[in-house]
Amino acid sequence: SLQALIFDVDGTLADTERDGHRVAFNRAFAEAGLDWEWSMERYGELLRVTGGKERIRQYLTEDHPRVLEESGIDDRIRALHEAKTRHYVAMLEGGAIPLRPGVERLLDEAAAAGLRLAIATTTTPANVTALLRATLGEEGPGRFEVIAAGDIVPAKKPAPDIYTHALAEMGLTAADALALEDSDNGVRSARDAGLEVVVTTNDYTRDQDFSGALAVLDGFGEPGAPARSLGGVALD
Ligand code: XBP
Ligand code: MG
Repeated sequence: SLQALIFDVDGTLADTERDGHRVAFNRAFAEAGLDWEWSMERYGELLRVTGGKERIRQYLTEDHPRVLEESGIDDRIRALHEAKTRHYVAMLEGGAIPLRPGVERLLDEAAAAGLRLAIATTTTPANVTALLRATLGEEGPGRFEVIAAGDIVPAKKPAPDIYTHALAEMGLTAADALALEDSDNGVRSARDAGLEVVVTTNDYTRDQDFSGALAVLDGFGEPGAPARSLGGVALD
């Protein structure tokens, strides 16, 4: 029977991409004196590649291939990404990004039903704790038994590694847990780790292919509304 929920972060717990990560990347570029600027639309294309450092590299491959050949480019990408993380965490600490509607209630109800909670995300660990602290308070991160994030596994989503890692940390098998995701890359990652997945869509992912998912929802519901089951998956 179901013992745990494993949550994606970006796009699932909060709409972090368009007004969060994207803006932070652009601030890091401007700070470095670069004229690179990612529009909302361009960022939607770049989201095909998960991971911030990997996304910068993909952008250079497509738009500035000669820059990729410069010596020290790996260090430059790493430094740009560190600056991006600093800007992004500052935005979160300023309360710029709320949890999506229904998320906090879902966490409360799942915990009340005795489910164990975990996170499996591509994003940098500091981003996860900053988001959870800013939205749920100091105890926010502690509500998750395992926070599996970022470069802890070398192969990011859509590879299954981060989910496999989270399951191993919890001592669970895939049949014991359900993944919550917002993107096709996330669904592939979870499915290839053997997990069932419920999808909550957003503006960047609505038209993606979610075949393999147990259910596709447009959200986890409004606060105060009757609890919406996770596509027929009972929480108890
Ligand atoms: C999230 C991501 C991340 C963030 C940026 O994917 O792709 O790359 O956009 O985070 P998912 P970093 O929701 O599928 O885990 O810049 O910290 O890498
Ligand atoms: Mg996501």
